[in-house]
Amino acid sequence: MRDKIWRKHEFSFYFEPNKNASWQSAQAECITIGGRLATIRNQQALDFVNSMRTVPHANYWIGASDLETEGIFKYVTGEIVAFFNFPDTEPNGETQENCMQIFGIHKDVTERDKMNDNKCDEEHRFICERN
Ligand SMILES: [Ca+2]
Ligand SMILES: [Ca+2]
Repeated sequence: MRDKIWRKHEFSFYFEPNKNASWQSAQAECITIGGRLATIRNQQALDFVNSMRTVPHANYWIGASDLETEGIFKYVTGEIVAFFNFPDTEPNGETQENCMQIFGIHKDVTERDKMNDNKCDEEHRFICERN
């Protein structure tokens, strides 16, 4: 089996498991390999994560949700999300969509590679991060 390749960006390392999972299962999977779902604190980090995605047409979970308080996105680390790159049409899920992901390139150019709130139970690709 090939070793896990964690890719460095700034002070973090990112890794893409080769699977789809619900948001909660994705976070659990990241924890078992010593990380957590990815945090994205600026456009450079978003660009980096987008550049490493191996399934361009898939949406990718990242480690933010508004499960605790509707409309207030927090990272799995507990910190409040301060950098957003939602298209004009998102977030649109209110209490039905509480987990954050990045749209794949199947979406229109105004939406692809940007953030989306989606149903946490849906299974999608995901990116883990560790320090
Ligand atoms: Ca929500
Ligand atoms: Ca949405």
